[in-house]
Amino acid sequence: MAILPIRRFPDPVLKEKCRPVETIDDGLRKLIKNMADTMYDAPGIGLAANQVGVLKCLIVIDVDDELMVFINPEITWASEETEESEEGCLSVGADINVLVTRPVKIKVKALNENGDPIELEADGLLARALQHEIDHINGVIILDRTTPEEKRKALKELASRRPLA
Ligand code: K1U
Ligand code: ZN
Repeated sequence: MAILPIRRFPDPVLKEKCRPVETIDDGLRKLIKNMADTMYDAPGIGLAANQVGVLKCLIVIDVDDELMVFINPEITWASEETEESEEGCLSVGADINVLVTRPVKIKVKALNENGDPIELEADGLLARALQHEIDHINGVIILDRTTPEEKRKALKELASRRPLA
């Protein structure tokens, strides 16, 4: 079991766009295992590769006691209906929650850890977690998605926690 250090805001790696995975081999499967260990240890319901400093389009999610792996995930459809809900982020501070508005339902295509194509329609927490993690691999975090007022409050809280140099 390997717990990887989780990069925290304002680490520039969180603003980077990840690159598509081209080869699914034992090295990638080891990274997937380490990301899953890291997500469960945090604890969290998802993790994107750039949160552990790896610029690959790879995410892991577990919202319902089942590990889900998505390689090169893409949202192919999103509902017009949206919903506002609070989200935390392991790269911001899991106890800092901000309101984020997202489509309620989405369709996603990706590859699984064996390289097989997968497609699914998601709603509820899975849809939200998928959008949160796909945002990460596109260099977007919840502070980019929330209202200016929510962002200001979150940044103030973070600044109050940071040790002075
Ligand atoms: O990517 C991350 O930063 C992980 C993040 C994912 C996420 C949170 C909220 C909505 C959508 C996606 C987290 O897992 S933060 C921690 C969290 O939400 C949680 C932790 C333990 C139990 C239940 C939830
Ligand atoms: Zn996050």
